[in-house]
Amino acid sequence: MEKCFKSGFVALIGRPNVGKSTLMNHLIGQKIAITSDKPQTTRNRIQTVYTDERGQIVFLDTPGIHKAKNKLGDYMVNVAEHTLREVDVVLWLVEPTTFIGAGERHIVEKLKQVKTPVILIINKVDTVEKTEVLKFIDTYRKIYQFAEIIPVSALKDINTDEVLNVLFRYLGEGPQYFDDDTVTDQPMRQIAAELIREKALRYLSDEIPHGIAVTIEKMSERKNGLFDIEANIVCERDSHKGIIIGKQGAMLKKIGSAARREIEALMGAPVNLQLWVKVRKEWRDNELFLKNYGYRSENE
Ligand SMILES: Nc1nc2c(ncn2[C@@H]2O[C@H](COP(=O)(O)OP(=O)(O)OP(=O)(O)O)[C@@H](O)[C@H]2O)c(=O)[nH]1
Ligand SMILES: [Mg+2]
Repeated sequence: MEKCFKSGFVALIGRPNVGKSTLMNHLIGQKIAITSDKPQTTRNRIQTVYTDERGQIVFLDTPGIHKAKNKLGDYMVNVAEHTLREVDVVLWLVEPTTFIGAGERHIVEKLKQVKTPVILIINKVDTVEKTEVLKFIDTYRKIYQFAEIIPVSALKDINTDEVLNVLFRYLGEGPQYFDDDTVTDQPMRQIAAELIREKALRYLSDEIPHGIAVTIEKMSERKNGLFDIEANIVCERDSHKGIIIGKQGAMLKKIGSAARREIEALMGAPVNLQLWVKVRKEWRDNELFLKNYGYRSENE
């Protein structure tokens, strides 16, 4: 008898910085979504694919759900909450703590509006005592009827295989949506832009990163296989532009060479990366700029 092939869509949701993108990257075994120690790193929905002999899981990484302070924030929260309604299983990631705040309660309210099974992932358990974890499970069990609760460390890859095992239990028989070797639907241009933004997040001080967008202006291949990429780092103030460029261009060089190395590894080809810094005042509240930078609602 032929074994049934399972498939379905799984959303990763939660507050900013809980480790959604880190977990997704570890589940698929490749870094597609950028991560950082600063909240609100992910801005768009990022789709990736995991395939093995049991079936195929399409993961949707979403921006952290938070109290939006501008139109970009509205857009991000909208993407996350919209995704909830389109999937077969929800993975809700939380910090390892017994503290349940307004943010968590807001998410519970959203979850109650859908019938989708919700698996609670208590992430970052590498940072707490093992004995503590039972308390977190107990606290969360009281606020929602979860299909399962799984303690995990996305970063240290603890219990991540168990997440896949459980997911396959909750998915039904279904078609193979993508080829065996498809990992994401993100175009290379977009991944390159995100990698540049990730390095900017890493090296710049806290105040600037949230106001940054990266656009790829040119991406072309030379006859010898080298890629020329030209990108703009967009920021909101002249003073920020100065910081991003740095003394004699040192900061921009640092961001550029770190990004170039990762883009080269991903593309398997040498890359000549040129970065420019542009100022667009208040772009995060400007519909036109938001659209230009790729933050456009699907239901528009
Ligand atoms: N110690 C520890 N750190 C983790 C773990 N998972 C993620 N992190 C760290 O938490 C930070 C946030 O991770 P991200 O994956 O960017 O979090 P996110 O939920 O995608 O954040 P947003 O995109 O901003 O919503 C990064 O510094 C990660 O390295 C974990 O299991 N243990
Ligand atoms: Mg993220």
